[in-house]
Amino acid sequence: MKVALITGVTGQDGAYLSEFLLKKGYQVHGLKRRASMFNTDRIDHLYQDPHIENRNFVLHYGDMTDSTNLIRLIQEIQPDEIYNLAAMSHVQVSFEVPEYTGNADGLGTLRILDAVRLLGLEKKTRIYQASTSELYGKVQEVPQSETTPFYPRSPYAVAKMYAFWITVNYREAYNMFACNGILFNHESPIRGETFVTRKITRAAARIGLGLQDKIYLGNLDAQRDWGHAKDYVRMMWMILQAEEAEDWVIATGKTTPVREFVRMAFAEMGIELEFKGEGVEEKGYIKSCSNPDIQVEIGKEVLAVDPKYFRPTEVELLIGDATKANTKLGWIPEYDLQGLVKDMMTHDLKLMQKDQYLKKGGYVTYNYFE
Ligand code: NDP
Ligand code: GDR
Repeated sequence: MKVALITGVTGQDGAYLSEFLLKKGYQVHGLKRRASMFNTDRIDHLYQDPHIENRNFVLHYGDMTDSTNLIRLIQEIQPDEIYNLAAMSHVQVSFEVPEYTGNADGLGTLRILDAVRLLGLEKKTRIYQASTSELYGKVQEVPQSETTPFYPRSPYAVAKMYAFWITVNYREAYNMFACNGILFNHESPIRGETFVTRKITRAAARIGLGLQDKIYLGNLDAQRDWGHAKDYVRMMWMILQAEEAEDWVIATGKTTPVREFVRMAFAEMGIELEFKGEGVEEKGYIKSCSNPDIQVEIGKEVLAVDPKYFRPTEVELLIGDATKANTKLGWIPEYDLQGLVKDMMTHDLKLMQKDQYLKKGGYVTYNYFE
């Protein structure tokens, strides 16, 4: 039985990857942070009672800023594969907590690599590092591939740049099987609620059901290459099964502005939007609704721009070239953008219908959106 350690097991990718590896017959160990409330919603369906012997899904407390914890866990677990997914992963928030981001995302990666070396596991343990298209930052060339130069534009991206190069360095210096997956944006129904796609699908569902009036967004012109997280975690595993340790771009090769994602999300409910105005004055209105089950007011303003969501430095355009992954590893994504939006909207409509039902019953429902 192969043994894997996943840092960031409670996150979007950690949850999908755990599910994927368990299906492959792995024993999966996950690193989770202590929180004042349970933070395991995404992996609750995988949870196994700690009193059961021979579990194949085991959670451990830990933190990327705590070297001794990481060394002890890796020594105990003796993993064949480590997937380093833990990170302060929100680009805008990284401008507010830059030092912590550097510590967890940058030095955290060094701590994992060095623990493996210190424990003499260089030959046994393969390491996947969650690198990112944010490394490309300010546009140098499109589409972006493994050979495109980096120009990071946030404390998050700079921390991830350190993580990228320390992974390459440990591979070259100590002959470790350590690889970067340079993943472009990937989303899903369990995407964090403050990333733009999930913020949009949740708000669209709430607006369609009369639970919310309006959504406020930042830069509607930013363009992203959005894929489905399920397709991307499969590739993380493939990267560690490859014959050689290398770095890989994972992307769909198509890019879409934020505004278009909004349009597609509302269209899933049969609502057509129209956008008027420019820059901070831009607004979105309901133009028509073809869905008899949805009661919305035609002409209502449902979207406005709030500059508080603008970033001090922005990444305007990402579009990835995954030719290497397609040809050398045979990776082909199953979802296109339409399929992704549908999956997210179906989920969030159901979720918000539950909220609607609870609200009618007089219960307080989750009402927090950023
Ligand atoms: P999430 O934000 O959903 O999950 C991040 C995970 O890291 C959570 O489990 C979080 O724990 C954990 N974490 C954060 N800080 C620490 C810490 N100091 N110690 C231990 N654990 C910590 O991210 P995703 O699943 O979307 O992304 C996974 C990885 O891939 C991240 O490294 C991200 O930067 C990177 N990435 C993501 C892309 C995407 O589009 N999703 C694209 C490219 C790269 P908690 O639940 O307690 O907050
Ligand atoms: P990103 O994702 O920064 O690309 O990082 P996010 O969804 O936060 O932003 C995408 C683009 O949308 C614009 N935007 C907004 N973003 C947010 N969050 N909220 C808004 O209201 C809003 N309005 C417009 C942003 O300015 C940006 O241009 C994600 C994370 O998962 C990283 O961890 C990962 O490395 C990269 O994707 C690849």
